[in-house]
Amino acid sequence: MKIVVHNDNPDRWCRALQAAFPRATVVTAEAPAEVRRGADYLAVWQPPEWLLAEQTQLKGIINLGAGVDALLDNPELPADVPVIKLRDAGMAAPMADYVLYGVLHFYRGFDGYDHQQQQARWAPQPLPDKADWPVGVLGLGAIGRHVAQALAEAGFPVLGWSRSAKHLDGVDCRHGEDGLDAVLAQAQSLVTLLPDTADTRGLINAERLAKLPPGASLINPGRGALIDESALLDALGDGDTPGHLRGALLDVFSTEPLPDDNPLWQHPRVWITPHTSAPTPLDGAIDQVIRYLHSFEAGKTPTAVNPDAGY
Ligand code: OXD
Repeated sequence: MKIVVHNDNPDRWCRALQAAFPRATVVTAEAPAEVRRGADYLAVWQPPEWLLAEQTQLKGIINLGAGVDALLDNPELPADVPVIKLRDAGMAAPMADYVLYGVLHFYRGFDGYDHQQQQARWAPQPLPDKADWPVGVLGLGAIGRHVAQALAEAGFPVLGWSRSAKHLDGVDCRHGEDGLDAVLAQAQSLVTLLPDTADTRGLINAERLAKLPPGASLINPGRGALIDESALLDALGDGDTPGHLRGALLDVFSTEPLPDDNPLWQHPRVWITPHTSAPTPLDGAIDQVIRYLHSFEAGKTPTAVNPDAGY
């Protein structure tokens, strides 16, 4: 068995996979072409086109992250090789912390207190009832489900939305266009955790932002392409004049790193983190990939990504 690894920490991955499969050839994409070629498996994050193009006998491609958008967009991705992705290899818990922080930021009024502090203004604001703070979670995959349930456990009414109907204890699950409208109409905080696919790109546009209650907040740790950034800026209003939306906590952007001159950086009601909401935990990810490779070698293809759906 030959495995080629490409990501930003390939040596650590090669050591772990070599220890799990001592008889395998495990190399990084830096190995000479004659060593890399003829791989059975690629374990990769955002691989270069040549790495996919040069392979002739792949049994599987393992995406070393949860989002497969970059891999599916790679023009050299072979159509007949199953793509397997990481499915909550320990990312769901940090993601739930990130989202809970974001929801509490707006629910507890830290955005307003930030502003008051700059003016040395002491003005306690009333604390809303959690029951009056429905949170919408768009995307109920392995990570979205965990986040929705963590928010419900924290006491918020949670409305979840997914492409197809789902049932989740403690979460009011909706689907379809009507379901999306119902979630948008109620969400005081909207959390976007959908994958980047042809159906979801630009989903949160001006029209849908306008369907949120006035003063709603947006938390996007999913994918930048879900949000029309210029519609978001319009909805946030400029400088001192708030718009329809109260604020946004953003972790992902249509271009990353976020360019220096992007107006989101300077906006007083936007909080930015650099795509760090739920870093993939190395040990959990390695264990999951080892399990995938064992399944492949036992003749059982692990659950593959559906390239048409995009996840
Ligand atoms: C992922 C990510 O998809 O880190 O895993 O964005």
